[in-house]
Amino acid sequence: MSYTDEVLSMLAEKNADQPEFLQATKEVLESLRTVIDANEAEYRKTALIERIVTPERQILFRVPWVDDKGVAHVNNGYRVQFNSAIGPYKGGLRFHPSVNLSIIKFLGFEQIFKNSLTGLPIGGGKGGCDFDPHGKSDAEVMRFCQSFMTELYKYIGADVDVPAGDIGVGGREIGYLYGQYKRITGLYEGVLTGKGLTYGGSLARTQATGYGLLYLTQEMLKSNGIDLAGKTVVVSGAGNVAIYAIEKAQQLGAKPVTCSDSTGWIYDPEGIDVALLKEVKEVKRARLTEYAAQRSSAQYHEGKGVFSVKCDVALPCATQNELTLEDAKLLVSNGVTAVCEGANMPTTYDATEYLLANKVLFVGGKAANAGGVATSALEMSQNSERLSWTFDEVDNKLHGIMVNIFHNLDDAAKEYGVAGNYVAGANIAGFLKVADAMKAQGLV
Ligand code: NDP
Ligand code: 2IT
Repeated sequence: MSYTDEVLSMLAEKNADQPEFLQATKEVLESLRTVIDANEAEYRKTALIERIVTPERQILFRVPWVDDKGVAHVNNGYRVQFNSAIGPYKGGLRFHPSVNLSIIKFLGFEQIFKNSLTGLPIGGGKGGCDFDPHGKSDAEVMRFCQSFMTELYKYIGADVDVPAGDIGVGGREIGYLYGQYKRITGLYEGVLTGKGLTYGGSLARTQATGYGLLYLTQEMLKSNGIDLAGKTVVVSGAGNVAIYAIEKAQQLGAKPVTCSDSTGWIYDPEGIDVALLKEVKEVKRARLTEYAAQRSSAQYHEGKGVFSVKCDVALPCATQNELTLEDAKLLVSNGVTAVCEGANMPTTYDATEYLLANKVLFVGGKAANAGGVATSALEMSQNSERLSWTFDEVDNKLHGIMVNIFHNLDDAAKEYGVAGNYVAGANIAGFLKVADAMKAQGLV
């Protein structure tokens, strides 16, 4: 049996109850086969592949909190410190009722390669909780965040592990988490990113994931002789990533016509009104029905459906496994040119294979959404030097990083005989740097 197959079967046996983690590891290891085969003796000798699929540390903890009526609740908290070969653990915190160890491990595993692709010194980690912020008061969210940090603070630090936001964790939650960390430790340090601008946050971090997605998409299309301007774009999600993807798509001359939330979706043939979308989602924290109520050109539909809209470019920006094989078939039959993932693993395994087989230009989340964490690393740099850079300085750096990521993965795909397969190119380019650092640091 090949080394790759041995590790895949070990993973399947040990993690039978973790489908998302198995999906993420399979996707990466399948695309690394040629690299692993070429280095088999060396990698086997140091158990390199077993080590890279095994978290360095997993922290599971109880999060008790009291709601506004005085009723006590308990949630499950997680922090998976996956790999610190190239820098301190770095990755977001997700608050969503679906959170479990499989989801946090898949996200932490992907973060290793994503963070490597940014070219910045950050290792991979992820955390979160099965807490649902929807419908909670500010005071409840604050008490929850304080309880979460009262346990998590023991394991993180500016040079140890630097969490940030993800689904359900935005500026409000980062503020409460930071306040509690500072109160307990007495340290004013860059232990979290995505902070507010008055207490160490970076300009452009809020926009970074969505903007970065569009910078990479534009560069990828350009290298295939296609202009993003004038293209119709479908976007899923209506959160941090989706909003700023829509904003930047418009700034670059494209026309985003959809967005979605956990209950329904909008088709707005005139193009999404970003100011209204921000008002509904960032300020009021309301449903998309509110958007439709205020915009006559918008059609609201219950359930899922953005990928049934005819488009040139599809940007899934909500959550894992939202773009299914059925969606991929609809996209292809409607003539889609490119799919770039703003979310983490939004495309199912079979849908990815279908898109690749049908010659759709496809860039996975590890590369396409790396702008968020890259800008988090820029926030860490600013915190270290006790300085703040201007919006344009950060945005220009982000643009350069995304352009570089595309060319690195494109070059890696060509070098390893899979030209045009950007999924494999990204996995290979991300892996090689981490593998080299792990090799240099011995069996740890
Ligand atoms: P948000 O919480 O800001 O937004 C998530 C959006 O997706 C919301 O509009 C939410 O609906 C919608 N949604 C629909 N279905 C689901 C579901 N089943 N589970 C969760 N959300 C759902 O999160 P982000 O925009 O930050 O994250 C979106 C994706 O991007 C995630 O995959 C995340 O891991 C990834 N990502 C985020 C980065 C960041 O910097 N924030 C960086 C890189 C990747 P509703 O409004 O009803 O809650
Ligand atoms: O998935 C991701 O890359 C994020 N949620 C952002 C992580 C970060 O540390 O900024």
